[in-house]
Amino acid sequence: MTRPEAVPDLGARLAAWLEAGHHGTMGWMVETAERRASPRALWPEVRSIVMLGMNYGPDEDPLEAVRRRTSAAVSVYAQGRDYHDVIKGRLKELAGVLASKGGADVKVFVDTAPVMEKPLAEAAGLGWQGKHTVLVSRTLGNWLFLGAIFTTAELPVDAPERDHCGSCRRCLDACPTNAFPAPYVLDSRRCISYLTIEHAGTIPEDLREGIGNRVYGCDDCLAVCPWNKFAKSAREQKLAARRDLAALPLADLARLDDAAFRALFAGTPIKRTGRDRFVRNVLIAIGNSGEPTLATPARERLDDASPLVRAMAVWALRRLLPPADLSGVRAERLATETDPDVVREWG
Ligand code: B12
Ligand code: SF4
Ligand code: SF4
Repeated sequence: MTRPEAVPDLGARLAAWLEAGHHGTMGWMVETAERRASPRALWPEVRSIVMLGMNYGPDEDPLEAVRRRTSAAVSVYAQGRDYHDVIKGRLKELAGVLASKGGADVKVFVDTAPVMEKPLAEAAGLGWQGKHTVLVSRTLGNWLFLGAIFTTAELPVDAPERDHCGSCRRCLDACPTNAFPAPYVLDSRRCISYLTIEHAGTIPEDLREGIGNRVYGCDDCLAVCPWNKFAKSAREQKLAARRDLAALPLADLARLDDAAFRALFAGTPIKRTGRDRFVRNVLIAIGNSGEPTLATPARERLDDASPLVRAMAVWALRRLLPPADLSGVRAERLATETDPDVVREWG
């Protein structure tokens, strides 16, 4: 538990991050900055904040999935039921108890509200923001979702947690796309989680190779944290992973149409990106697979209605086809292709 004013430099830290452009195309971070910087700006009556963490520890090392190059690596948090729904349910139960006992007003927030959950959780003693910027707990490692209950009640506060990273820098060195300009600072524009989930357009070419087979989010910096030795496999049944999402063949994913995409990912966070963006990611993974037979599903996507998908199909083929085969396909396609981005990908 903590107070709304417990982190006085919250606004300055957020402003510096936004000023540097580290939010990329997440314009909503700028639009909501004033409220995000101060819990009181979000709700003037708030007097105490209860921060909660929910364990989602995996039972398999997520780095194993990254090594299977012909199937997709989906980040741990996205393999289960959408955590927003699960946590919100739990927070509402707890907030109900709080409200009925003390008669105070309560509001619950998870992820999408303009609340800086990590620094507030640190102030409430739940853990500390590691050098990868995610909250690490001494008892659960870094596999935990955060949520907040704001209340008008004056509750007792906990002591803030202190930094236990020491000289370790494993997370910084593990990042495949060098997304940390400095310890404790993440540049979203280079982060695979941002690129594969939040970013709508074409992914810059110099970052595509580093994405490997990660089609939705990334766990590399989390997976290497030594504090995970205290992590437990998630107990919350509803978050239990859907086993079938752990190693989906890239060839099948490239063939998903809109309806099949929605049916496969119903109830999971993956549905958020929409089919085109997801297939864009799958084609990047195909381009990184080194598997010549995957040129077939990539080639089928040259006729896709989405230029974003066609563009990445071109990139995948440039990586997989021998030069002689590629120049034949290129000549044939350039005769009819009109989208400037797709034409640019042909080079
Ligand atoms: C925007 C966002 C993203 C963005 C930006 C990530 C980021 N680091 O901010 C992107 C899309 C990249 C992202 C990715 C992921 N996210 Co996210 N994301 C958020 C969101 C919505 C807002 C975070 C925010 O306010 N960022 C703004 C910047 C300013 O914050 P910051 O990086 O923490 O910056 C601090 C440091 O730079 C620090 N600082 C700066 N200089 C210095 C110097 C020193 C010395 C020190 C000590 C500190 C320091 O000050 C800043 C403010 O505290 C939160 C939910 C929420 N409402 O809080 C979830 C959240 C942070 N994400 C979460 C998760 C799980 C992920 C992923 C693991 C998902 C995945 N597997 O792909 C990755 C992890 C990537 C990573 N290493 O951070 C969880 C993290 C849970 C936890 N244990 O902390 C959250 C809390 C959602 C939730 N409710 O559970 N995410
Ligand atoms: S989530 Fe992946 S890409 Fe993003 S900072 Fe961590 S290791 Fe780097
Ligand atoms: S890997 Fe090391 S530096 Fe990174 S958060 Fe964990 S303890 Fe801190």
